[in-house]
Amino acid sequence: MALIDLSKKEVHCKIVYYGPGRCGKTTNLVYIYNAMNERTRGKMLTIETKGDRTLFFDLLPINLGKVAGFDIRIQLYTVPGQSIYESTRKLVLKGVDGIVFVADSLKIRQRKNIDSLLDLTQNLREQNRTLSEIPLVLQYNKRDLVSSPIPTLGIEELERDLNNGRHLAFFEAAATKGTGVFETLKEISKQTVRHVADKHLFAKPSA
Ligand SMILES: Nc1nc2c(ncn2[C@@H]2O[C@H](COP(=O)(O)OP(=O)(O)O)[C@@H](O)[C@H]2O)c(=O)[nH]1
Ligand SMILES: [Mg+2]
Repeated sequence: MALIDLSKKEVHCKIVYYGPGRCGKTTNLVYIYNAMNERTRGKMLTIETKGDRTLFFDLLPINLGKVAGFDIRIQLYTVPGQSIYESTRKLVLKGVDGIVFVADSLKIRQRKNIDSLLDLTQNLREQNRTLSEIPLVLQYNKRDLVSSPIPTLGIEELERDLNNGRHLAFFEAAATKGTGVFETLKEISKQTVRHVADKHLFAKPSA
């Protein structure tokens, strides 16, 4: 859950980039890290092994400035997608305030996208939480491959299988080039900060 430090007037929110292995979660964070100046970003922690696969998680703290007199600090996390890292995903999800679900546009990955969304739902349920109560945005990544010979999914297929009529905000992205990366981050940050503020800062005492 978001940590509110009243003495320092700071709010810390946790945003997790979730999705199947190799969909582009680490690429999002690396792009954000490289594009931000040193005053607004913290140290990026990333532990990678075996080429570019995330073994544990990536962590990138960023500072979003002030809202209602409070300094807004956001920690971006990724999860390892491979099925054997189930327990790490559960750990990273603890206390999450907002989620970006990154989907892979490659046709052969659609099953993995759907399974990962189910896995997210299940892992939250074990923490007595549901997706509908947490700010969530979708990112359809690797759209640059649509114009390549590799079979890719259309937006309507991704929408049908992942958004599923929920009308969640979605962004088309090509994270390697940075397309859609900040649009996604901006939307999830806005929704998360608003949600945390409504819940913790401006909450009316219950009668
Ligand atoms: N063509 C293309 N490749 C991408 C894109 N985003 C990520 N990749 C590549 O997909 C692979 C996996 O990316 P990574 O960020 O490590 O995935 P993660 O497992 O979700 O953290 C890497 O080789 C990336 O360069 C994209 O938008 N387009
Ligand atoms: Mg990764």
